[in-house]
Amino acid sequence: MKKIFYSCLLALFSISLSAQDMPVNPFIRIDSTSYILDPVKFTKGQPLYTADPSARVFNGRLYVYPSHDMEPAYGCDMMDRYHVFSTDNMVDWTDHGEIFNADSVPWGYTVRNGGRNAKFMWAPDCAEKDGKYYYYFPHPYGYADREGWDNWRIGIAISDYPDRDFKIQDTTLLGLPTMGYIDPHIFKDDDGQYYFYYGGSQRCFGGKLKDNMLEIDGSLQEMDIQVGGTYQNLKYFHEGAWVFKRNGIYYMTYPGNNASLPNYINGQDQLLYAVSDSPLGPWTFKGSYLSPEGCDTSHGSVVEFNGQWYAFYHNNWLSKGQGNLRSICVDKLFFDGDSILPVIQTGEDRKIETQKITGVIQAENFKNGGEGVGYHDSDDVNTGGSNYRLSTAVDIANSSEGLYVTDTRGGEWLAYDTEIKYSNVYRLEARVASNIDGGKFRVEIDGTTIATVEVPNTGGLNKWKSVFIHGIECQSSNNQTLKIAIDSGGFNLNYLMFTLDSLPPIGKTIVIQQGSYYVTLTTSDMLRCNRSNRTPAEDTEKFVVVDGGDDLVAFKSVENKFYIGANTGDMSCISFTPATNNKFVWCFMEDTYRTFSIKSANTNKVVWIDNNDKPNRPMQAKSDSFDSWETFTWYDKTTVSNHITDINTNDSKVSLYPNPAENIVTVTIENSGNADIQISDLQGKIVLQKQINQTETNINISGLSAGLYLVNVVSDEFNVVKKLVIN
Ligand code: FUB
Repeated sequence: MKKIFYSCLLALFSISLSAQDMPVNPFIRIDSTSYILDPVKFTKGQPLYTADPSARVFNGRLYVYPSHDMEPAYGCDMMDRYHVFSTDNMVDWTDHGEIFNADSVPWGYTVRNGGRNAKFMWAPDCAEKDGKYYYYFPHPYGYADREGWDNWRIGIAISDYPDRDFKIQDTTLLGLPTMGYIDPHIFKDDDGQYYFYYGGSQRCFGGKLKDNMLEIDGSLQEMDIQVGGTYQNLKYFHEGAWVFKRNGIYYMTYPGNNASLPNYINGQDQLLYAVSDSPLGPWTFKGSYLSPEGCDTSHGSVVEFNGQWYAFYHNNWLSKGQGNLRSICVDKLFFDGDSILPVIQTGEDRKIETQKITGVIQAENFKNGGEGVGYHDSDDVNTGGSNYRLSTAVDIANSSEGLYVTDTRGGEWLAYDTEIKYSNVYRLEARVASNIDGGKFRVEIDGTTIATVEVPNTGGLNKWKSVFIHGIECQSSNNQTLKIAIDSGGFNLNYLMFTLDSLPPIGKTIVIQQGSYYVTLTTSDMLRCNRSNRTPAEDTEKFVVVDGGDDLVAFKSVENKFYIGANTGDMSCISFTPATNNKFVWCFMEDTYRTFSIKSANTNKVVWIDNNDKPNRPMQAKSDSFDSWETFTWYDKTTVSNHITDINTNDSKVSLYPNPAENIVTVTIENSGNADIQISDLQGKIVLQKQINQTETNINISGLSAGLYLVNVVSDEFNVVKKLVIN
């Protein structure tokens, strides 16, 4: 058990922890009694909640520049001051106090919001140049021209010290548009050039800073190309860009959210990243490195300090779940090549609960209770190297597939509380990696062995493979103990997964449908798996299910002879000529054997169809737990004559005129608020899209060649497809 001592000296006090190399998260825990020390700066009973940590190393010391959530929580508008914290050992943190607050911004504007004076001291950053410290902060601008939400500037405060005496400049950063872009960030490249980044509302800009650090050199450029309102490479970008360089590779981290991301939670950002060989891109999306932390916002920074990389972020733990009373945290960050391994947030094991069958049982989520209850391990340390569940002796490591149990030895065991929803026959998938033959473990339920898994040599301890066992009978129960009992060790175990045991329709020609939508191939040479609502379904929407070996299947287009494959990283479906990476694990769901999910055998991620993060759109699959995967239904082609169902039940809500049209088509939508309009050609390729927030809109179609098109209008309430003829 780690201890926290508070010591203090006038307005400056430090937080010390017992000897270890990491703090207890959140690492700033100033309680109300501490505020008695400085009644001018603090109000008794008002905890200091911190958010948006920008971590910097100056002169061998690590400084963190966060923002501050005021209590009582209202929203992100109630943020009024900046503090600076520092450490030289990641354990003892010094609060250097408030460096300035909203009332001291000479050009600042206090927005009246919801009856309150909203202060908007949002995420800052600090950079050093030639012995001076430049502190950048976003804030509404309120004199001279106009006032308001959309009139933000990036303020600059300068000091000779990293922790005090910052003087706010009268002039804000020059060379920026007067828009509501936020979250300034500075990156210094090895050649001494400083770069500035900021953004917000799904847009990100970057550019060079002049030597004076007060002005943009030239013009800013947008960091990616938007198509239909979303970035192509900085996928799901929201705000909070942070750039760093490692081994010659530039990384951009940023908060974002999309249902396709692992551990997706609706309404909560996670931290994502992209890489480039240049500080201003183009960027290549890599994925997520930090799961949601309970707040709607996420915001982080990455820094190397004394040879160790760290991820800073915020969570809602100190405020007991209030996402707008945030607190800053730090955990170690590790890399695998140019990939960032998922960060293990301290305290993640608080989430351990009863495991569901059907479902995924993550090996590292054995039940609490310690040695002899949740597990038996041969030694008393975690030899796996991860910092997950360090209070246990189970050997847990981290990989791009996530956490797993390693250094397994005969006689060791792991136990899980389980709930078996249905009495049924199940198939077990065990995700394993090994560099030797002969690994073996048994799966027991309440002491009875239900499966024995022989672990093959998969070609390496990081070469993951699924081993399948069929025909496992289980009786329903809401409280059974599942035990993994290791007979011969030496292998790594990622998870067990139970699904209903039925065979995929090998050799059948099928159509795959979810709701009114089909998996379809959109073009002949770059076959992307996408939702489609063609009327009627065409040959390209039918697939032959091919035996992929090892319990895997592949889908082959009847017409084009292409296979659907899972692209690494972004999980979209594209085509491959037959290859090893075009196979899928076929998981049967609970209701009928025709309802299934698929995940890539290559990336081990559930295949999803990009639905642009709109919750009511079909064909979305996600991978955070088996129960919440989106499911698809397959139909035998020969038994389904009309593949389109329900498609036009809301037909009257949308009208197009004229139709046939030339140059302009007017789309009218009944009672509409917001809707997306997509026009696709008959190959399914989206040729035009527009987001609207009015009942009637004109769309310029003069760039489209004559022919038949489909107009798909999607709002939260309906989804309508209409044919459009362009002359
Ligand atoms: O904390 C206020 C704002 O919320 C930040 O500027 C954003 O990054 C988000 O965390």
